[in-house]
Amino acid sequence: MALNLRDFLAALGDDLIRVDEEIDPITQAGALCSAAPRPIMLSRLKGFPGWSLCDILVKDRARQAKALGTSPRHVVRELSDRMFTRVPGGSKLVPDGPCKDVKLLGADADITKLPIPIHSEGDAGRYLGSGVTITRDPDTGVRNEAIIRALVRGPRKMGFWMAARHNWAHLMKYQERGLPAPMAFAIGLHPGYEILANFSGRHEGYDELEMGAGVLGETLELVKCETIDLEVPAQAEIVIEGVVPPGVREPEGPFGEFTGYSKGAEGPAPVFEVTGITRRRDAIYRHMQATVFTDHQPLVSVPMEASLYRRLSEIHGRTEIHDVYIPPWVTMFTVFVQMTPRWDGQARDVLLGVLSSPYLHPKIAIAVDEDVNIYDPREVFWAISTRVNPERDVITIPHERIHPLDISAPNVDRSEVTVMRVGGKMAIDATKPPLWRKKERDEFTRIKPKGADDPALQALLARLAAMS
Ligand SMILES: [Mn+2]
Repeated sequence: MALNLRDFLAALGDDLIRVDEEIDPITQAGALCSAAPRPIMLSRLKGFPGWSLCDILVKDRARQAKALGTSPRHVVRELSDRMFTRVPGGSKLVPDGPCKDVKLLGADADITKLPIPIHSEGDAGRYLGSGVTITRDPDTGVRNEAIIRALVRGPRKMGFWMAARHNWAHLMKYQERGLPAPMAFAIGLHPGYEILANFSGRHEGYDELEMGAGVLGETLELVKCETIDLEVPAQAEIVIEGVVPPGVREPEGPFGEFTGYSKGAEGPAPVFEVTGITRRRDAIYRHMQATVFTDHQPLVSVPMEASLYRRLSEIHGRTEIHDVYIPPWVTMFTVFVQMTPRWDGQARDVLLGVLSSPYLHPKIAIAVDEDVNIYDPREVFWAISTRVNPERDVITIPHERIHPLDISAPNVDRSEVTVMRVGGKMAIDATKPPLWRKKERDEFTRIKPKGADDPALQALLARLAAMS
């Protein structure tokens, strides 16, 4: 099947916003992509003839469902099921692929000629924020992927900050041996692969791209890099090859992040020396605008939601979890869980499960019942307001490890490259009394307006709902 970015874009039809005016990708793409409510394509880029740029492919459940081939309300459950039953998918090495149409090797490679934007005011420079970053464990030979931020420092040099702990472990193994670490950025894949690239849980013997192949139900085609010993997806629009020299550190940042701030992780960081660029002849630059309410949050939170769904379903042996939602407007630090608690303490244990997962992001966890729509923040706040007794239902836990970009928690150690934050977490149990306390639970049954179920009113009610 060879799923790729351009076929995905073509299948969007009228859902793709096409901007034909000339746009400067360096200084103007940030605001346009940030404002786009759905997939956007900039087809004429000032200073970059022949290039186009796309973004905002998986911002909401409807588009995530398109990327994963399911329906919006089943994204989390379906992805969770496939990650458990179909992963890893197959991969095969092929001799050639479209990402090799143009080969710019050694001194011919120049990343400044790619339409890489400045994302936000105050950023240290142009940032590649959309590269699926590929490294290999030198001991096991297994690759790892994540999407990281990389600053363009010159034609063949980047600086990068890496919270991705598996990639980081690989780089450290090379560094301990005094060896340059091969690393590649694959830009412009089918968005299903981009979603899986941000999986953070354990995966032994296979990589995130092979997880993507399993979830998408295809065999992933890989090609060998030209200048380093690494494999990359043959269908990529662009591949940047290079090495991370051991022990080199230079200032990196600030960079406007998914939190809505640019502070938190700037400091000495490793550098990436470009050894080659390969790309499609008419390559599309896949941008990932790294500000709030963009693809930046869902690309990380969707695999997180799916992982949590499975993890939480196992609490107490079995817990009835209906859905997990991390809205883009909570910057991934708050998680909504929709569940039906059966026993006392079950919702609290689920919330503690959210706060101690493979992911560092969740800081606030909120549980609601199945009668609360977790996609409507008004509903969630209604549940918090009417079902929470704060002295009983709000738990704060001190001295937990906190996400490096959560600047509300102090950084306790700057001696290493990465940031180490320690602070509190909070759980809010906004569920009704559990099933086994039927009488108390029934008191929390929501009232319904008289006539809501009247068949004669349904068409009128639908009309009114559509107006809101
Ligand atoms: Mn990994």
